[in-house]
Amino acid sequence: MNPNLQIKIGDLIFKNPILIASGTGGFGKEISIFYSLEILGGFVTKSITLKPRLGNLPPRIWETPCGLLNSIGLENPGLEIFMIEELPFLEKINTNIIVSIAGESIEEYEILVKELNNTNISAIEVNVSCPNVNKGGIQFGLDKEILYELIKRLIKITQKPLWIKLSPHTERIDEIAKILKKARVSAIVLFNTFLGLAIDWKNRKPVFKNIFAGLSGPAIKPLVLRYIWEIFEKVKIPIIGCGGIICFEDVLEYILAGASLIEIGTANFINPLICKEVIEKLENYFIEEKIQDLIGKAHKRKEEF
Ligand code: RRO
Repeated sequence: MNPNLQIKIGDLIFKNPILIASGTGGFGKEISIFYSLEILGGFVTKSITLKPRLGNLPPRIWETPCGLLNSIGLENPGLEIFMIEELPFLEKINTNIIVSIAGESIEEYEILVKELNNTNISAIEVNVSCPNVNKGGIQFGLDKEILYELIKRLIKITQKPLWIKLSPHTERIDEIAKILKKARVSAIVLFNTFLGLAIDWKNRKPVFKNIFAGLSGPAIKPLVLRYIWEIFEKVKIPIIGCGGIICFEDVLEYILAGASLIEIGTANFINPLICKEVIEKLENYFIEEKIQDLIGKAHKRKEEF
C-alpha cells in the first residue's frame, strides 16, 4: 500500500481513492468472489429504503454504444433485512463501508439515519437523485429548499459523515454545493445517472415502462468532469466523482479536475476486476512519478481539503 494514495475526508481515512459506486456491487457478497474488498478505499451499498421494494417491471437495463440505461426502480430488501442479512458481512471488511439511503419522505430518511447511527459504517450516502421511482428519489435533490430542509434535519440526528449524491439535473449545482457546505455535509457525490431514453423502434414505443431511465457509463464522463471542474473552482467542499470511469486514466482525469475520491460503477459490470486493476495501476503511477497529491492539480487554484 502506498501511503501517498491515502485520502482524508473529515476524520475518515481512505487507503486509496477508489470506491465501488452504489448499485453496482449490491451489498458486496457477489463482487467479493473476485477479490477481497479490503483493497478498496471504500464500498457504497445499493440504496436502501425503509420497506423492501421489488423494483420496476422488466426490462430494467438497456445497452447503448457508450453507456447503460437502467430502470431498476430501487429494488432492495429494506432496512430490517439489510441490517440482519447484509450488514454483518460488510462490517467485517477492513475498509470504509458507506450505506446509501433513499426515502419517500424526510421522516423515512430520518429513520434510516437513526438506525444506521448504531452501526460501524463509515458514512451515509444520501441518495436524493434516483431517477427511476415515482415518489421521492430525485424530488429531494432538485429543489434547493427541500434539499436544505432534509439535510438540516439529518445532520442534527447523526454523527456519521453525510455524503449527498446529486442529480446532474439539479439546477444551479454550484448554489446547491454552497448550501450543502453551509449545512456541513462531509462531501458531495457528483453524479447519479442522467435521464435518457431508448425507443424500441420495432414496436414503436419506449423501451422502459417509465419511459425515461438513468444513463451511466463512458458517455457521461466528460459531462460530469465539467461539473467537477466548476464546483472545485467555486466551492471548497470535498467532491466524490462518479460517472463513466472505466480505466486508470479516467481516474487521473477526475482527480486532476478536483475529485478527492472516485466511485467506479458501470465498469464493474464489464470487468468485475476493474477496481483492483485501477488501484494497482494508481499505486505504481504514484510511486514511479513520486506523487504526493494530485487533487485539482489541473487548476490554477490548488487546494487541499
Ligand atoms: O434503482 C435504480 O433504478 C437507480 C437508483 Br436507486 C439510482 O440512484 N440511480 C439509478 O440510476 N438507478
